[in-house]
Amino acid sequence: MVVKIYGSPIAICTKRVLVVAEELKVPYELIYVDLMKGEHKSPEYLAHHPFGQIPYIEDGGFELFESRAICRYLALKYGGVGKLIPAQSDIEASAKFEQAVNVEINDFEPSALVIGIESVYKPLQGLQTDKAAIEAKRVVLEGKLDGYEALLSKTKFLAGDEISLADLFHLPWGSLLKVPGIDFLESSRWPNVARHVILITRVVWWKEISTRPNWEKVDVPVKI
Ligand SMILES: N[C@@H](CCC(=O)N[C@@H](CS)C(=O)NCC(=O)O)C(=O)O
Repeated sequence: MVVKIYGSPIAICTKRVLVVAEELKVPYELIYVDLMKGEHKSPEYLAHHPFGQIPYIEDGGFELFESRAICRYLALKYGGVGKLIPAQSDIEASAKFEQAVNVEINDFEPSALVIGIESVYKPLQGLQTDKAAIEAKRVVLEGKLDGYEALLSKTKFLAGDEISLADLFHLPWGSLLKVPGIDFLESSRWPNVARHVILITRVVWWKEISTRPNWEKVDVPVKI
């Protein structure tokens, strides 16, 4: 039996689920939902996802939407204890994991999303890019990355020294930041975030997560 993932290979939230499914070696089938045709707003689709968005999954009759919730479900069901998500019995590790997940949702995504939509998705749809919005969010994001630097100077990954879902959640929007030139990989302002790190024995966060073969497999170029 395979997990059915309803989404699109170029959509951010679908990519979030796909990379986690790949990391966990979950057998899955991607069922394409064509946003351009409005398939996600059809009555049939809304019966599965009341907000008319992608992705959602179906696993042996069990249905779930919200990409991060789906990733947690996949990790708990298919990952084995402690794989990408700390064991619940480890209260402190779980708390640090929740902290890292909330950092991604609250401190990263709001800026990265606007930058990604303005610089990638709007031009693809023939819409005008709001350069002022990108610039404003770039300033916000740079401030946030100072916080990332502080976190990553203490632990190898955001929730500790093991990679977790919280790190992987950054990949879809983080990879789009290269387009407007906000490139974690080239920046020297955040040495522990960036590629050319001072500490040569340490695997650097962004390089570590963005060069994982499973992400390179999932990260198909965004085209409409
Ligand atoms: N918080 C949701 C967001 C889902 C979402 O925004 N999906 C987008 C594609 S990445 C979508 O379906 N957009 C079409 C729409 O909202 O009408 C998740 O993480 O799954």
